[in-house]
Amino acid sequence: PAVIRRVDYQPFGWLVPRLELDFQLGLTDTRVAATLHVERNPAATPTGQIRLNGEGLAPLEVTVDGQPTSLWRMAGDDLVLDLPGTAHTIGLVTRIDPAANTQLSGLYASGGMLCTQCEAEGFRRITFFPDRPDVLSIYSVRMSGDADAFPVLLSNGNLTARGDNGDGTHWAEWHDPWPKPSYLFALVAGRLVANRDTFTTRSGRKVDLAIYVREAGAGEEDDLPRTAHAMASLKRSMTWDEEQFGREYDLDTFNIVAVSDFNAGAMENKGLNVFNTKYVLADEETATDGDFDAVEGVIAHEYFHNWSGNRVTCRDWFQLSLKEGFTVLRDQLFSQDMGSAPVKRIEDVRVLRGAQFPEDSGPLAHPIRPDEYREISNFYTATVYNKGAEVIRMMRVMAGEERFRAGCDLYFDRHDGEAATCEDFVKAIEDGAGLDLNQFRLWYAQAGTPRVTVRLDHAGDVATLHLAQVVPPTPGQPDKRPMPIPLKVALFDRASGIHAGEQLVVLDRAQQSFSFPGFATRPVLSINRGFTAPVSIEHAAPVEDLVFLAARDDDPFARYEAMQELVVGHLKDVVDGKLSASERDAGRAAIAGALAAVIADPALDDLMRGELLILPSQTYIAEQMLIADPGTIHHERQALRGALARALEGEFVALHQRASAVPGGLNAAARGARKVKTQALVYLAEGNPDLAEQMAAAQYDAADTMTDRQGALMVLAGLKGPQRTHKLLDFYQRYRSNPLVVDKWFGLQAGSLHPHAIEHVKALATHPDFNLKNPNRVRSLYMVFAANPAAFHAEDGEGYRMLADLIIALDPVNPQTAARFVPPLGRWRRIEPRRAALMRAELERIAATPGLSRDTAEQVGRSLG
Ligand code: B3K
Ligand code: ZN
Repeated sequence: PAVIRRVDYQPFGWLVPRLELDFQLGLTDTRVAATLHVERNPAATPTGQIRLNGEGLAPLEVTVDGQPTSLWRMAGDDLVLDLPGTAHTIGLVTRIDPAANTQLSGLYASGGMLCTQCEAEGFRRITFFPDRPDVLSIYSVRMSGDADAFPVLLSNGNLTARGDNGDGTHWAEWHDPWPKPSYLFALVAGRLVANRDTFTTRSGRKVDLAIYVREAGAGEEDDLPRTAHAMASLKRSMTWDEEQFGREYDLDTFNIVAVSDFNAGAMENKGLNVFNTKYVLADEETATDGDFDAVEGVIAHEYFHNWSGNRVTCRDWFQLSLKEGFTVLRDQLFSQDMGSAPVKRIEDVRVLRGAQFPEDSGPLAHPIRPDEYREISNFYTATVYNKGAEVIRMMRVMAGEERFRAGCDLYFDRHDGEAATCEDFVKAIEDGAGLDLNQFRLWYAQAGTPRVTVRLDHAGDVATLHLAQVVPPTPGQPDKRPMPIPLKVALFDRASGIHAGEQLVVLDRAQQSFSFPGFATRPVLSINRGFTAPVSIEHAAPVEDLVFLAARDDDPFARYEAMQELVVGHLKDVVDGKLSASERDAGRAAIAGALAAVIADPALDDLMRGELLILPSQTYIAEQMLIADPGTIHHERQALRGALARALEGEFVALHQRASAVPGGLNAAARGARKVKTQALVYLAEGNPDLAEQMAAAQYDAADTMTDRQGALMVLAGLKGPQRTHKLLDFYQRYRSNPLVVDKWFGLQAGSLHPHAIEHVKALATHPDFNLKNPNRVRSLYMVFAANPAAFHAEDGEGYRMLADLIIALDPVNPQTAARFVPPLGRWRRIEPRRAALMRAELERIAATPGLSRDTAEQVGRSLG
């Protein structure tokens, strides 16, 4: 399969200013008539042909200017048509079978309804079209279908007409006045019910809002009441974007539809967002506090795309981070404003380190603006999304909030209605914010997480900060240039415990030193405060400095960071066999002391306390080592947890009791209490399993929220006592008719610390509720399993075999989702040699499977490469 390269970009030869679509809907047979109004693109080389992309389509009728024509041919999946003049009307008819579409790309059926997913290249599975984001058209859509099966008929824009055909079928017409690329097209038809509301924009436009869910069938739950949080989140997003970015909504209607079979989280189709039910439905009985936050964040993200993505879209898919990185930053800033800003920042950094850093240091590393791909679906990555957001966040740090805003305003003004590039964005920030980003552009081009080595010298009354950066080699990029790295730093006076103000230093050379006078004694360094740069800091800070910062840094992120460093440094030494038994015990005692201070600190709210209690993840610890032994890391991490729990048993029990007495609700205090409650159980489970079992069972029984119930069950799932079986059974029976909660039930077992977790996963794969065709269900079992170190990295390679078997079985059904399971196996080069060989062998077995999809073949090829 062909490699697509960024440098090969050419404007398309034709413009398609208008497109009319006519759908005759049926679950197994939908007829699509498309009318393309095309004219020569003055910006492109003149051509007498047009190439229309298709995938798995056969043209049933082809006309030009109303006349049947034979001047067309198939070129692979594409249709190539001769066009002699400068402007024509092309008519095309295709037929598709939505029920047979298990890839969930294009038009497909889900639970009796019809819906679409076109990004990135699904539109070509519906009709022949120049399926690329720089071809923008005004869409008019007509659809007709059975009035009983499809009482609700939706598409982008505004409803312009509807009627009854008198034969049991009916029709609707939708018109979207805003030109858009084909990837933003959407159609939904089905038996849906809506939660309706309105929003008035600041210029006075009244917008009708609706969140649609499938009407409940017999034995199904009514999801409508579970959309209230999503609706409230949507209205908050609309207000926030007006206030913080000056962006107003631009249609009279905004519709959201929740679908349970969905490859991604959600999709920002113009005026008709389609969502995975997971990111719409939430109530306290069935969704955790984390789920509530995820719904709010994803609702905001898709809504914000209306400007960053839809009004200004991408010229080509190499520019994906233009809309995704920017929109992730926007949703992160929104969530920071809606809840606890420091806690949100910590969560976002945890995601970056857990998902993006490993990507950047592995075989799939790519710049946030990639240079080449075979299958674009493989580039919806943590790098493009999360590192992309960090790169724009750095510009914001360097410019300051106001000037950054001026740059964003200029970007939206300058490129409204256009398909833009990452370069356009950087230039607008440069011009609007008055910032020189010449060297900064390297962040778009170079992959790999920079390593910044830090040394603090002290002589006389001057402290000198010596910084050095290395951007590691990545596939296809052996040599790197130094990049500008903005680091917020503070130097604490040891005695008074305060600092004289935070400063921003920008490291833009391979090595650089910065002097800070006025320190009679050696200060304590706090660096990369707020995580201003997505880099890894290598600083051999003395343990007493980390303890100092963990207890009193006024930057909450830095405080969290010191706590993590304390633990990571210790575990690294333990795993490397560097510590004697007494040194190890001294290390544990230092950590226990810091934890005790965190538990007792009255100045901390519980949400933040909960963050400070979280041990660094297995992935993050493994990332710090060139070659990791997952078994040893897991063992030592658990052993440390057990030692801490034994040292602080009284504290954890008291914390649990104190938090259990906090009244419920969705406020920060109640949420914080729930967070530390389960944290306490997680520790106790390792130190005193019998006590933890009893406390977790009691928390489960007393739970009036899913947060408490799931937290308790998570702990029980890892224990061997009888309560495990009782509560897992109870949970299933209680929630078996709620698919999203059944997903949790699968996930809790797949991710558990139980020594037989691998057997449990095997058994669950044959459970009647397991379903290869539903991506949420597949992920709830196998993605969680692949992230469960003890189970997935079983010494005999059984975990690797199971994941490879899944990929091979899933690939013909849903290649996009199948390819997402490759990266965990692709980490083999960073794993100790015995396991590495087993992982590699599984990748080779997948590679040798006949008929592998482009999606999976690309990921496996790069992983072996
Ligand atoms: N833009 C969509 C991504 C769709 C992915 C398709 N493979 C969701 C989002 O980022 O908002
Ligand atoms: Zn997005």
